[in-house]
Amino acid sequence: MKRLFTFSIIILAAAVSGMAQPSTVTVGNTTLDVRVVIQGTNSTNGIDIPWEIQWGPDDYIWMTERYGRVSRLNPETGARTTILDLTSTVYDNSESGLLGLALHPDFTNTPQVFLAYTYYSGGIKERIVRYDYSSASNTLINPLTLIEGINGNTTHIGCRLLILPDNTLLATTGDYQNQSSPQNESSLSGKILRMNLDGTIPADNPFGSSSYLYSKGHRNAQGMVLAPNGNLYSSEHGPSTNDELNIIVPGGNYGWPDVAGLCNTGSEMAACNLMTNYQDPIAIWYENSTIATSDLIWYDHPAIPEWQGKLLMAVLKAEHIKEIEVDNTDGTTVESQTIWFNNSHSNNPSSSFSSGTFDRLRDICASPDGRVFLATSGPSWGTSGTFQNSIIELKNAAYSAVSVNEVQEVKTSVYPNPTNGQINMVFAPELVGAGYTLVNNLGQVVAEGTVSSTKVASDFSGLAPGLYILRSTNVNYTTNQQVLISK
Ligand SMILES: [Ca+2]
Ligand SMILES: [Ca+2]
Ligand SMILES: [Ca+2]
Repeated sequence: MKRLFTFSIIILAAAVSGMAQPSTVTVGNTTLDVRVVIQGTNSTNGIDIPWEIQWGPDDYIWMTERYGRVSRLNPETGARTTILDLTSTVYDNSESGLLGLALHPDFTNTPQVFLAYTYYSGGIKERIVRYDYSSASNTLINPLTLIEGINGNTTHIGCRLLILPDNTLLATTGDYQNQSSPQNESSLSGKILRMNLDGTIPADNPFGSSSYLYSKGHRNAQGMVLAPNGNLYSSEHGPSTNDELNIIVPGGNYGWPDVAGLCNTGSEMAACNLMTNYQDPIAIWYENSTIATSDLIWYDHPAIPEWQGKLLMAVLKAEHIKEIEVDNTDGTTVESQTIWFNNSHSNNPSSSFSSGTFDRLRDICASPDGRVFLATSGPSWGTSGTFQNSIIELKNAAYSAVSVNEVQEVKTSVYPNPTNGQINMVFAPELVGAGYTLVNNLGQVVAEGTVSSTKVASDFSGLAPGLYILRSTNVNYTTNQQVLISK
C-alpha cells in the first residue's frame, strides 16, 4: 500500500513538472544509473536545502540542511536519522544557516564532527563548533565552540570546512557584503582561516602565531579540496562576473575586492602590484557572467573512467557538474573542462542559465566504490523543481559486474588483515613494476611504493588506525584491496 502511494506521488510530480526524472545519464562512454536516495520539499519527511554531503567511514552520508539539521543518511535505503537539531540556534535566512561539515580524519578513534553555521547576536555572526559523535545514542554531543563572532550576513558567508593532513581545520569566510573586510588582516571575514582542532591558533600560521588567517582577499569561497597532487583547490563565487578556481597557498592574497577574476585591467594591475603574494585564479567563469561555483571533489576511481583523476565541481546557477582536468606535472594548469548534465549550456557564457538535468547542484561526494552523490538545492532562483531538495546517486552498474570478474582473476591480497601495520602484500605478476598507493577514507594518498616483486612487505604502523584502500594500477586495470589497521 505504501509503495502504491509513493508511486502515485511520483507520477503526479512528473505530471506537474512536465518532465520525468531520467533513469540513466551518460558520461562519455559510461552509462550511469540515476537513483533518488531521498527527496522532499518539507522538512519532516523529506529534506530541505541539503548544503553539505560527506561520505563517512561508516558508509553513511553525513549531511547538513541549511535550516539547521545534521543527519546520517543511509545511501542504500534513503533512511535519514537526525543526529543534531540546531534549528532553534541557527540564523537561517537566504543563503545563511547551517552550512559546512567536516569529519575527523581518524573518525574511528576520534569521532569528532565540525560544523559551521550562522547565528544572531546583535547581528548575523558565524560560529564553528566541534561535536563528539556518540554511537550509543546516535547523536552529536559535547559541543565545543572553536571560534565565533565572525561577522556574517544573509549572503557571502563561506563556511566550507576542510581538515588538512596535519590535523588543522580550514574554514572559508565570506566578505559579508562588506568590501573593506577581505583585505583587512584584523577582520576574520573574506578569508580562509586555519585552526587546530581545539580552536587554538597553529604556531606556523602564515600571518603570525596570533592570527587565524591562512589566506585573504576572498569574496565567498564555497568549494575546497586537497588533491593527491598536493594542491589545495578552492572555488569562489564572483560578483556578477568572474567565478574563480584558485589554488590556495598559505599567506596568499586572492585580490577581492580590488581584483575580480584575473588581474587584467589597469586598475586591477595597479592594485595587484601593491599586494604581497597576490594569486591569480587558474580558471574563471566568465568575464561577462557567473555560473555559481560550489563544492569540489577530486574523483579518483576507475568506476567512471572519464572522471578518474579529475576535479568535479557542483554548479548552482548553470546547473551542471563541471569536470576539470589539470596537468599532471604540478596541477597548476587547467588542461580541459567538460560540462555534464546540461546540454543547453555548452560552455557559452550567458547571463542566465538553467535547464540542467538535475537543477541547481550544490554539493557532491563520492563513495569508496566509485558512486557519485549529488545534493540539489531548493526551489530558489528559478529552479524547475524536478530534482529540488534531493540526494541523487549516480552509479556505473556495469563497473561492478566487470570488477567482480577482474577480482576473480586479478587480485591483490594482504596478510595479516586486520594488521597492526606490519603487512605483506601479494600482487599479481603483471602488476610487478607498477606502483601501489595506500589511500585513507578521505581519498588521500598516505603511503606509496613500487611493486618490486609479487610479494612486498611493508610497515604502515606509523599510520592512524582505520580502514584504507591498497590500490595498484597497470595499463589494463586497477585493483583495490581494503586494509584495516588496528592497534
Ligand atoms: Ca561535499
Ligand atoms: Ca580572486
Ligand atoms: Ca579581472
